[in-house]
Amino acid sequence: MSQVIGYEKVGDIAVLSANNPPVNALGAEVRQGLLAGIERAEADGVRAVLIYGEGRTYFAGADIREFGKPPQDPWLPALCDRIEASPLLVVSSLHGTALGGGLEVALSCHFRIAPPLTKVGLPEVNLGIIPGAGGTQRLPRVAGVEAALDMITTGRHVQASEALQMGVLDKVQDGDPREIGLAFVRDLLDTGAPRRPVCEMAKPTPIDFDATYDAVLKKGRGQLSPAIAVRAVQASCEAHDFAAGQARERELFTELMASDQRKGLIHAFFAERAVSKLPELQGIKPRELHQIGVVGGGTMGAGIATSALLAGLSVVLLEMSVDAAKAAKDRIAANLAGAVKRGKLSPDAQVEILENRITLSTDYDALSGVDLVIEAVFEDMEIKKQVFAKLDATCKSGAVLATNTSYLDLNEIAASTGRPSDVIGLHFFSPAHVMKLLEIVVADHTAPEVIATGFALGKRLGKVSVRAGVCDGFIGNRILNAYRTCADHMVLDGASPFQIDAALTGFGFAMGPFAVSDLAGLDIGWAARKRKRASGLDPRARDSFYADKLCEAGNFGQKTGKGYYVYEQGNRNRRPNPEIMPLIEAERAAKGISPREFTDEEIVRRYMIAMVNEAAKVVGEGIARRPLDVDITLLYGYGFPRYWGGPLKWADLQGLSNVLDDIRRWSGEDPYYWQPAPLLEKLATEGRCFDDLNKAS
Ligand code: 3H9
Repeated sequence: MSQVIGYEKVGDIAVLSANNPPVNALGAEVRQGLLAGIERAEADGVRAVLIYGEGRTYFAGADIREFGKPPQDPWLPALCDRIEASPLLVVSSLHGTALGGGLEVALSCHFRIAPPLTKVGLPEVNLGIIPGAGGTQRLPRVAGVEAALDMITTGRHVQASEALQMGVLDKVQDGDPREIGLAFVRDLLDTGAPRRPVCEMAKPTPIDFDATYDAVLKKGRGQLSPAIAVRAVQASCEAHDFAAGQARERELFTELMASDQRKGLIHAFFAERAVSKLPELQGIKPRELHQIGVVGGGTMGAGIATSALLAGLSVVLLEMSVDAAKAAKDRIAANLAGAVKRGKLSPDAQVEILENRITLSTDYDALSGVDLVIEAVFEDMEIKKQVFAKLDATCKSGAVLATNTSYLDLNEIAASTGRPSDVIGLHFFSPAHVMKLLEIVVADHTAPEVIATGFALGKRLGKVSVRAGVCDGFIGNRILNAYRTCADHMVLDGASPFQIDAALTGFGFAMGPFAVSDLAGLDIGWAARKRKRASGLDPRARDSFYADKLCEAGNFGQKTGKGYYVYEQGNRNRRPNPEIMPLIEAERAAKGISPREFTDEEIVRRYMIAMVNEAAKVVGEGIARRPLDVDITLLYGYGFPRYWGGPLKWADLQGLSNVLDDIRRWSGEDPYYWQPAPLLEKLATEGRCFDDLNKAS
């Protein structure tokens, strides 16, 4: 008797019910149970089999935790073939999310029914693989090549109504999956519906697969699985028969299963689920949140307020003057209009928010009733301290006092209040209503329930929240500073900003570091450099001044139309600014540097290793609790290519001793900059990797 697949005879129908929480993943035991259930039904004198899932969903896919381990029989493709070949009428009743191998099991059944809220999809490409249990062969036969390619190459979840139109579902009906399934099977038996194996359907009509492959490859910015999926679907049209198409699917699936991209993407999948699970918060109840306050309604404050409003919260927004408050509301209104345009908000809800859920004020007393307040004023310690002193005097007892600072010392801010245990950092990324990352910065005296409240708010806002400790720049900006410096060093030594940007987009970054600076505004980096120089740079640190010259001439990047690039019609039509190279060459000459050639490969390796080394320091010092916290920060806040899994997963894939060897070699040129992180040295010497630390946490 299977523990995870129930068997029951209801008249002349055998009912197989999956019970493998939380998502009925198709692990070995489930596959064995399904096979045994089909065999038993065939020997049991029934006419049909109904398969459905108990709990929140039908099968949500193969069990991802089995990937990379020795396979166990029955293999999912063989099980699907066996279900399809059964002489009985086999029907699946889907609900929840029928994804990946789950949809493949459903497609191997002869009919499919589901309630309206069901979603189906083949999201394997997001895990760096392709559907490997016949999905690339059966879906095009059922839905046609174009619809199948859309689903498989994007991995998107398709609503039941659309799946019905595509032919993926035969019936959509409200109700309990078991009950609607049984009624459907009875109908099919009563009307004498014949078995309908998809493998016996006609081959689908081909399209121009080469053109589609090229387009999908380009769109994927280096991610291989969606493009490879095109080749697998191509086989559904071109292979000699169904079995030959399946063999081609298997070949491509196996290739991808062994790839680094698969490892990176699976790491990202589990890391993003582990990131908010902190042992220190087990059993800690967050404080209740109904109304939040935001101090400062500039781009950041307005973005934070928008994010809270979109999540159903009410917001009190404090500004210095009535005019500034009005401008802040206009910014929020523009953000909301964008959300309506993107289909994230209905026009009615937009009106409701603007009329009822925003309170504007210039008086701190308006914040006396809020449950949590986020300060988003100018990045200056003295100003922040003044704001926190006022919040301390006004906010009710138990209110969480948060700052959106991206660099400043949270302990110092907390110490300026009489309630440091209520103070926390909530570092949003701009635009705050769009970017998914939220760094939750924990100071020395922050209370556990305040941390839990930060994570609860993050979840409510739909953010990916990462716990960070206090240091200059926390996790993300501290690491950014280190690798951005590496890019500046390479420019001094002979690479151009344009070559560096191109090499890094070639690696998979959405943008290179110089294009990012143009987007953020060159004045921001300029101000940071001035601050650092004023506080005294280490004499061993290399500094560069050419970017200051751009700023001195009033060129701050995209917002002024000129920076590293010249922008004529927005970002799309940018071209290198011809004034840059002469500035760089003059600085090299003044410093007596003879420029040398860099290959794109060397650029990527130095940049990545600079990132990894600083990330290892961040983990070693406890600023990030686990390597996966760094990986998620870079993936969600800094455009890091997801298919590498994050910088520390990338380092694991390179081999840590190779990474360390490079740092030691480069420290010969610049011993101050290239100082190996003690944690990296330790792991490399012990033959371990960063992921060992994730697993141990
Ligand atoms: C595949 O099918 C390959 C085949 O084509 C070929 C094979 C030969 N396996 O996300 P949640 C865990 S590839 C193992 O927080 P939600 C998850 O880690 C697969 N575990 O819930 C978490 O564990 P924990 C194709 C899985 O409601 C818990 O379940 N399928 C799997 O926000 C709850 O998950 C996919 O890619 C799995 N397949 O979202 C679907 N799925 O509690 C991947 C989930 O310990 N899954 N877990 O942290 C999802 O997209 C979402 O989990 C889902 C639910 C939408 C189902």
